[in-house]
Amino acid sequence: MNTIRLTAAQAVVRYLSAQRTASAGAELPLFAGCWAIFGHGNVAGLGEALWHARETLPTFRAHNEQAMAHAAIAFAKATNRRRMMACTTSIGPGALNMVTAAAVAHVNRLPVLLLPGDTFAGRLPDPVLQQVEDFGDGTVTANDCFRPVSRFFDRIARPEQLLAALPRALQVLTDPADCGPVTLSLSQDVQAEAWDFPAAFFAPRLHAPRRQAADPGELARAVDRLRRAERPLIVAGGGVLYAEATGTLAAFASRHRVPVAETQAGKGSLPWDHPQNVGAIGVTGSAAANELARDADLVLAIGTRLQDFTTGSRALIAGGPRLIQLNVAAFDAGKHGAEPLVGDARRTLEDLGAALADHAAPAAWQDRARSLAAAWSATVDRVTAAGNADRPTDAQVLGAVNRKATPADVVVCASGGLPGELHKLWRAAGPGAYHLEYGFSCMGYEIAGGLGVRMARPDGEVFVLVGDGSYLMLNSEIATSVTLGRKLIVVVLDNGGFGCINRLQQATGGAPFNNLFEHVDHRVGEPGIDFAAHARSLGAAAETVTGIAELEAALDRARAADRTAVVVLATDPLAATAEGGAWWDVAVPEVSERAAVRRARADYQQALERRKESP
Ligand SMILES: Cc1ncc(C[n+]2csc(CCOP(=O)(O)OP(=O)(O)O)c2C)c(N)n1
Ligand SMILES: [Mg+2]
Repeated sequence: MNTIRLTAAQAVVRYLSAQRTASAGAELPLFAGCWAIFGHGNVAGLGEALWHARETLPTFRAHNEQAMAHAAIAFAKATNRRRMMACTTSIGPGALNMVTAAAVAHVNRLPVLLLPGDTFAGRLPDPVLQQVEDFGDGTVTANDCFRPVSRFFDRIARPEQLLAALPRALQVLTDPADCGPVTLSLSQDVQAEAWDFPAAFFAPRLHAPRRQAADPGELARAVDRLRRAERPLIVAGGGVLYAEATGTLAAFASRHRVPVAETQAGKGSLPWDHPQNVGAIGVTGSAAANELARDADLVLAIGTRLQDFTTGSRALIAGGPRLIQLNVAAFDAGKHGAEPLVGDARRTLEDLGAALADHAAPAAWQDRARSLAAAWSATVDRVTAAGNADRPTDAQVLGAVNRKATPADVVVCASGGLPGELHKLWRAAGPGAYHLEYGFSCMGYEIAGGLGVRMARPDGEVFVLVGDGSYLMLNSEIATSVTLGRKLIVVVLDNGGFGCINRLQQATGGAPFNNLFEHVDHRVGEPGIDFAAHARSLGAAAETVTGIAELEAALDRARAADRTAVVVLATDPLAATAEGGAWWDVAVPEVSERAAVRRARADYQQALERRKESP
């Protein structure tokens, strides 16, 4: 057999370099690169291997392991999971910094290959620096923390294990249903150990998306239900984008006269002004979509996990016989007692369409959807209009950014009050223009995620909208964006702290406490943070502005800037768009000495009762 002698680390790198993907007609490397922060446990092994592979698998240096994995995850999302990145860390703290990001990828069903360094498989020098030492189990290391947040986890304790582990990793990373983070925990001595690998193991391999057709019985039942439905509604989730089914969805919805509502991950499936688009659904939904959801006699949910923000905690979309779930993952398709329809979104929509032929839902239902959508559009115009307040609302800020955005631009966000406002109000030009991480809603995703989006989409601007709280939690990749010449436009909405949690606290009867700076006990003074000076210190162009008119002018300067530009403005911490929306289940204390909590509890109990009667 033709073999090649490589260390385990060299074999990993060579194997990853050989994986290919077809994207937009071109064949490209499946792995666009490897993010790395070196330390002991990866610098000598994987670090050496990556250095040799700089041309085929570029290495990017970041400042924080969680952030670099966020960038990798965002990159995969922005390519509709057709391309991905790897991330390597040292052992111990470096590795564990990446666990939260693993969960982000796990929840959002996004591929990322995590390669944390691990302690010595041979254990001769134990305990090594940064080894946690389990008292009762010699096989446990810090990296076991990745198990519950990995779709596939393996610890590489002998080089030849890679012959099984790497193909399995690729199967998971490229499988539309299983897709998620893969962790290969690389014992540091093994990274440096050589073995005679079969040369054929490293042959180039092209990964094409699998388009699974639905089971004929499930398809026939769905067709029958759709034919009988008088008030059908489609809920488009992220799976529509990942399956590249947006064009098919547009044609299907128009031909069969089905209105389309969008989840956070599915927003942009149809352009905002497509005649069938009724906007966002759920807790942060448009009044149009939510009214239609309440009245629909059939909901066809496509490529969505149907989390509580989408179902209105099951009070808006309760499930049961009214619900068909088209999903490539059986795990999702059977949720909420739905009629499952397991299959690729594009292929199955095509098959549904062929079977439905000229069938269309009653015109009156479509007319109603269109007039509700038009009314909602007028609401959006009103709440996002400029205004001249010194502390504008989030809605006014996003309105200004939206008006300045071209169809080639992307908006990126994840946490705080902004995702709800964006979901309700942002007018997405089409697929890919709206990038929200709202599966884990992880503070600290925005800037690093924006960088990943930028690496996937070299054209157009990437607008990162971020709250002051999330900015302070994880901003270090501003410096990376400058170093790599990957420009972002970051808008920091400084409302003096954790605005949305402060509002939630009071909505559940709580006293304003420990969220906004003004409500923090034991503080000596206001923090007086100069975000623009901070961003400048990281290499960005930055300025602070007051109000929407100044913001608009600053956005023009930011677009003209040749590097990452940060615009900071003070915003109103109390205002949130009241229009639209639906109830969200947040448990309120059953007993309390506070009258406001007791009142909130009474309201909560009524809402729980109403949920029992929901359709
Ligand atoms: C890592 C992480 N920690 C905590 C939370 C809970 N959380 C959600 S939003 C939020 C406050 C965010 O503050 P900011 O970014 O300023 O946005 P604002 O709420 O003011 O709009 C917190 C603490 C979270 N989503 N992620
Ligand atoms: Mg804030």
